[in-house]
Amino acid sequence: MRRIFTASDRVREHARLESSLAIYLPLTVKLFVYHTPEATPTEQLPDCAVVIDVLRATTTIATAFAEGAEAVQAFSDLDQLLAVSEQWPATQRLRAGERGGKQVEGFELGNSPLACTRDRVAGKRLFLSTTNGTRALQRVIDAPVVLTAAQVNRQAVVDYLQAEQPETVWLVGSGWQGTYSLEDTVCAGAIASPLLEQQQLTLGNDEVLGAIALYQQWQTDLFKLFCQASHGERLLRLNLKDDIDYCAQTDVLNVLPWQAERGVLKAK
Ligand code: 3SL
Repeated sequence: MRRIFTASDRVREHARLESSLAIYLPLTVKLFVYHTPEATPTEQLPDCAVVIDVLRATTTIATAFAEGAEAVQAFSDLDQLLAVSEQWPATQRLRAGERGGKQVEGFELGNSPLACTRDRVAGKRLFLSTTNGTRALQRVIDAPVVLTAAQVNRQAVVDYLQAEQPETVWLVGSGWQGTYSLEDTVCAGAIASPLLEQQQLTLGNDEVLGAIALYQQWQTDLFKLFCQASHGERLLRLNLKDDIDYCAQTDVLNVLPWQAERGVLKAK
């Protein structure tokens, strides 16, 4: 049987090697960036998967937790969402659904982070389905640790990776229906960049350097980048400029959404 090495096992092993060989070996995270769920390998899993959908699912998830939501339960299929949410007390649930950028008819919420106000979401479970973000979550649902990241809670994710040092980490962008999304990759770069600077990173694939370069180029004007991105343009056509503006903020929410049970995210 394959032995699972925890972070503390690795720290102990590191200390043992350091004293026996009298050398300094920095602990590093082996990091991979996958631009879309479709590009994400299916035959193996990392120690930690971080799902990114900056416009807008993972920004909405971080905001819901910052405003006191009890949990976010994610579904790729709307019928399944309706069936499962039906079992939950009506006063403690909110159905949040988006397709093509628009709110699903009959649902209380769409996928706007700005709609996740405290008075609406505190104490409630959000049953959420979106075009791409919840599909990306589905892709890595069996990883031992699953987190969600957006620009708004980027630092909380970096802090977790630096403290826990998972051996392999995948940053999984949600993209748009199988194609690459600039905003997810720039956020992957924003997470990878401090790890590289502090020599805590081993490159798993070339996409990591591409993501870091994109972030370094655009970090001071993410709003402009998001407005030029194809999904940003789609949201602008739907008059959702304020949503883009909100999603372009960096490190404003200190929340770490993680998968507490299969398909159910809670705040750590
Ligand atoms: O694709 C998704 O998961 C959504 O985040 C898209 S939207 O921003 O709600 O249109």
